[in-house]
Amino acid sequence: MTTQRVFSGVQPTGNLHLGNYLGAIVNFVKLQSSYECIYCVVDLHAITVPMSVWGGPDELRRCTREVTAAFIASGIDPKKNIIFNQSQVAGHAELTWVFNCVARLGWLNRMTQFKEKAGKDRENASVGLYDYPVLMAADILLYRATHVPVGEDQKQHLELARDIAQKFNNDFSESIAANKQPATYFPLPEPVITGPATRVMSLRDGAKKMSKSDASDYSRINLSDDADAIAQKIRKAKTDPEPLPSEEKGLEARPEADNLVGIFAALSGTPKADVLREFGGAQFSGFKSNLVDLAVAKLSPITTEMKRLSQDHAYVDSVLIDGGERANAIAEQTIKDVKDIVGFIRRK
Ligand code: AQP
Repeated sequence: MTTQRVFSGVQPTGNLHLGNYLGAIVNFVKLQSSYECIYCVVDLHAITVPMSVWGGPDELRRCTREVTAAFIASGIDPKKNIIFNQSQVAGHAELTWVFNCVARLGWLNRMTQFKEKAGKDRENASVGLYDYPVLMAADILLYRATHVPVGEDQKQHLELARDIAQKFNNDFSESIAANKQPATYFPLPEPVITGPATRVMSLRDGAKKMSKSDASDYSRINLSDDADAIAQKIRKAKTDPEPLPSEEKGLEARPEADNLVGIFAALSGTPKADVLREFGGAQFSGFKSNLVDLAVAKLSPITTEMKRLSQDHAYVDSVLIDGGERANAIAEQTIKDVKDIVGFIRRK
């Protein structure tokens, strides 16, 4: 039987925001009680965009520590789980190469995130950005992970990871059997996309995802924001002139209202229907005051601890190095198996 294992990652590209927290990190925390969990700061992914975007070496180190601090401050136990930065484990890059030769160009050409991120200047995008989903498949499958908690935006990449696992298992089925490995050597990883905030939208535009790279800082609540900044951003958040509905179907075609209700529900741990039962008929001004109080109460202890830990380089680096060693022990076994399955001669 395959071990039930969770893997997920967050890019160290600055401005860690409420979408990353509610869409991913909250679920990372929940899953640690039932699974063996590996949480990765995916620094190899971070450098797929131009250096002007990821900020250069000092900024990469700062953000890597900040994301690690955010994991720990949010409640992920670094002793029970593995927390590490991706570049420490060579297997990510090695397995990516093998998967590059399994994945098909047609599959990658369908990836919407590449199209969005490359924009009109496609010819000038890095090869790494194009290959990003293959690296992501390698991240997950290097640990033969079975469950991957992510936000809604990563669903297509997860499907690609499943396609790559399936094709590898099929292409090498005879060699997998000859090596006495299970026919599904790579499990088909399940996306875990749960909760009322799997896609948190921009506070300025309910049609756009809350995102690190949005030019407007008012579009997102950063995990580094203090109480005043959180309050200001929520008060300025775009809404419509109608009062809140009392049922979920009343949120249809009201994306900004839907988003704020979803954020309230996720932060309070209650379903959207309950939030609307309480606030149905209320004006946004009153609802927003309650949302400010809730967001500050929930996020302030995390941001304070995240800032404190981010400064403690010795501690954060020791977590990453310890996690890297433990991750590498699992990864090395997969790389040995894959080399035998593919037919690469290796030192025994
Ligand atoms: N708006 C969001 N709502 C819910 N989940 C989200 N995630 C990201 N944005 C939202 C989830 O957060 C995890 C880590 O994301 P990431 O740092 O790896 O990269 P990203 O998705 O590229 O983040 P951004 O903010 O959207 O960055 P840019 O602006 O560069 O595109 C993932 O599980 C993701 O689903």
